[in-house]
Amino acid sequence: MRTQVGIIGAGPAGLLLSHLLHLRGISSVVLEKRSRDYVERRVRAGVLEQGTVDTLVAAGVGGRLLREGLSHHGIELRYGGAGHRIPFEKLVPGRAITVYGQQEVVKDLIAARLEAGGDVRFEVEDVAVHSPGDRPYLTFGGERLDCDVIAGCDGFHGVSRPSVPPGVLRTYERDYPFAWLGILARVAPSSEELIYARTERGFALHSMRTPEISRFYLQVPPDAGEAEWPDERIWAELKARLETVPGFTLTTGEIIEKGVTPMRGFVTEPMQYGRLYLAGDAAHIVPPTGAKGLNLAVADVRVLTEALAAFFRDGSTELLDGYSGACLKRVWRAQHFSWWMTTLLHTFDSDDDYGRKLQLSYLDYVTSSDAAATTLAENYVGLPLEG
Ligand code: FAS
Ligand code: PHB
Repeated sequence: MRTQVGIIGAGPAGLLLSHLLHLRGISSVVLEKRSRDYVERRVRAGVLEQGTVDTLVAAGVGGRLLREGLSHHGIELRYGGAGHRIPFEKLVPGRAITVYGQQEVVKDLIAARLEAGGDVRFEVEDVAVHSPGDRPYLTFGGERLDCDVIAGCDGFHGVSRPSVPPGVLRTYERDYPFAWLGILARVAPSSEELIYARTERGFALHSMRTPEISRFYLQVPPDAGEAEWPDERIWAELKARLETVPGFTLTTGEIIEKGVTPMRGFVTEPMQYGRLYLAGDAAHIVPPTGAKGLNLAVADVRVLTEALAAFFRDGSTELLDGYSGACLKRVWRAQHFSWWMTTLLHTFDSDDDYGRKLQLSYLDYVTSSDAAATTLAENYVGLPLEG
């Protein structure tokens, strides 16, 4: 078999890349190890930047997103017994976020690819990358796929990054001393907008998916297991961390999914080797506090699509050669913003009183100065995309 672009992974990065390449008349094959049902049901990100929404709509896969997505024009920072709204409409006029689950984006992209006759293969076994440096090909389940280019969109635990010879890639990593317990509950949100809560007990986030489904996160120890968090304990802790302002009551309900996500920052440089290009979580991971992971994947794919279109149109490799450089500036901006939001809102060593005072001082500054709040707002809704 042969295709122009062999794509490993049917997450947001791999599926969007396949769709955008199709719109440019470029063939691809997507190889996914999990089942379609698993990929479509996996609960992950929930906040789309303005640029991500614009990209999906322009690519013709944003119809349901525009109908069902929840447009938000602010978030609340809750700490010290008070809530402080960060008003996007005032600080970054015309820019907003859209709450729309990553699994919905994935469903929309899979539907679009299959409707267009795209070659997306699920439950593929033993994908392996071969000779990415010159004549690349993929093997899987006893088959071989010759490609002009391979796109590694297989996430943090994929096979593409490890297929690069040792010593070529440099990685940068920061692990945080806590994790997030993510909770999906069949209960109407108790707040119109997202609430980021800093408390002495730890961080909590009140998000949502639809008017009937709420999404929550709790800061938990790094080795926490779901078994330690029965529903009763989850609701008690969410109430303890969110019911800290007068008049706010958290509505409880049926918990339909829970899972622990480690908190880490990770970047690999460069994001390419020979004819192998890494995009999304295969190249970088951010702590989800800034809601950047999915949005960074989209930004990478936009750059890679333009580079591949130029390459297949006239053989030009200039944009492909500059792929990593074009992505990494935004990647590091998102790394810093995610680190900043994480260190601002989570509790660290209980005996670091000086650090806690710095945190509270910074929160007071961000919630009282438009200049400081604008730095949060413009990064949160997403800085303008290149191109
Ligand atoms: P993905 O990991 O989504 O997709 C990679 C795909 O490759 C997967 O489908 C995987 O099955 C497949 N794959 C892996 N190895 C393979 C192999 N050897 N062969 C074939 N296929 C292979 N981001 C946020 O912004 N907010 C959040 O709240 C948030 N929560 C998260 C919770 C969890 C548990 C995780 C893991 C991530 C979370 N993220 C969050 C980040 C997440 O949304 C990613 O940024 C996003 O999924 C990136 O998309 P992809 O790069 O496509 O990677
Ligand atoms: C989510 O709704 O999943 C979500 C929202 C904001 C974040 C992280 C996750 O910062």
